[in-house]
Amino acid sequence: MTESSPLGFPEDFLWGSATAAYQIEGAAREDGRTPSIWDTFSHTPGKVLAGDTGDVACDHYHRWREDIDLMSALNLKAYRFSVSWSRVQPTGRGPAVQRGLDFYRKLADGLLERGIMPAVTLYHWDLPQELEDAGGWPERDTAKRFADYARLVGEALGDRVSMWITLNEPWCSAFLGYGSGVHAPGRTEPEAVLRAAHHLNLGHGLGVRALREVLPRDAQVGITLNPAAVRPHTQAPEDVDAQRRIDALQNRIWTGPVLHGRYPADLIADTSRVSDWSFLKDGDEAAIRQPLDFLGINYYSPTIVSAAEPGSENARNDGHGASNHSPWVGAEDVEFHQAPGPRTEMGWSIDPTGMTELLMRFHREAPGLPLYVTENGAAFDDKPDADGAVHDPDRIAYLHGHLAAVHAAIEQGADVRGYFLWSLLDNFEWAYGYSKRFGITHVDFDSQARTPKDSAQWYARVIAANQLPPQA
Ligand code: PNW
Repeated sequence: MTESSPLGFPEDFLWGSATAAYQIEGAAREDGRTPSIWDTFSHTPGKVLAGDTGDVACDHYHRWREDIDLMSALNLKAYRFSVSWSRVQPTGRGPAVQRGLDFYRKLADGLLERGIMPAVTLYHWDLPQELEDAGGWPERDTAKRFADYARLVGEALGDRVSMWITLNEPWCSAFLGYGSGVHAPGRTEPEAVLRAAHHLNLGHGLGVRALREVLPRDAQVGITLNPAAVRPHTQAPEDVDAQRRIDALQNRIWTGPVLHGRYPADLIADTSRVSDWSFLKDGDEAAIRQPLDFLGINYYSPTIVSAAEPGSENARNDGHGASNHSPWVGAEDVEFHQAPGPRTEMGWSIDPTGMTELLMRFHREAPGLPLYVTENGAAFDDKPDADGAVHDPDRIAYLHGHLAAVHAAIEQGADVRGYFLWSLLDNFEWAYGYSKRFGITHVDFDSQARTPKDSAQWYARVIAANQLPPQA
């Protein structure tokens, strides 16, 4: 293949874009919605940059029709959104709020009318505050509550939604939420991290079981992980061992039980100082390993690690936000490095080879399991010019490189069925608030005006052609 030939994608390749409820919806107190841990966290001074909150965000709760128009103009074949748990089940228990469910029913119907397939994420980090008050993910009961919630949403939307994702990036929920505390609920309790991780895994397993009971037979059910493409800084044995340890803590802690029904022995040994794993009960690993229809992978940047002294400056600077607490329980001495070369506005180095590497890894590790890229994209400092246009050549180059990397994995035999670009809109970027713009659509957060960036026009052309042009 030469530089000058376009890269064609498989005929039914699912071109999509993705968002999450707390990042775009706003309407935080409407129609019976109660606070989630992200409402509480963002309203706690000092937790989110500039004191930003998701109270209004992109006001998508009121502007969803206009947003579907944007998607339609993009030629999107699929749209991945998440359901706000506390909008549809305010206390995290008991009956559903119909007004909350109606919002997602209308959204799904609006998408279907435009020929856009809805893909639902059940949990994109917004635990109802009441469940956190009862202990949150470190409590086993939360896994059961999640399964009940999954059943309730499955019953309400199963007739119109065919693609289901239980959890988004459980690593972030457990390690950033309960370890480093840079995400809600902002707890910094090393022992709680692994308990939370296990109950997220268990929630996934019980949730899949519940969904299977209520969804039509042909529904597709999976999970979205943010696996790290981990590389050692040098080939020194201690750096290679750091790679193994981070691979266990970010990747195999999920894929072990979810795909193979077993936690890795080295993970349990590495973390024995922080936890005795007594939360792991007989039968849990079997409950977590449920047959899946796909695996969702979010990829942004590779991870480069070396061994260092515990608590060293670099060991806390892992690209996940500033904290005096390492999220890396049992591997607090690992240092994180950014590769030389270009970075995005997040400070994350740009390296599409990690995308191909991860897709090939899961292709080998889970033969026959379809893969989706459920997130990929980049934050850049985009500003509208005098005419209101937003030129974002850096984002186009990023997307081009990463789509070429997806294409390379397909060429090498990986069964990659689709790609969801993060994100449709500039939105509430968690601890960074509105300071980081990931959208292919610019949002003016004063006027709520939406302006498709150059990257949006570019993506629309890629989708229409079902191929990537030779150059960005
Ligand atoms: C993912 N990290 O989050 C999420 O699924 C999105 O909601 C988010 O907006 C997007 O990626 C961009 O950040 C991440 O610290 C948040 O490595 C933090 C990290 C990774 C992913």
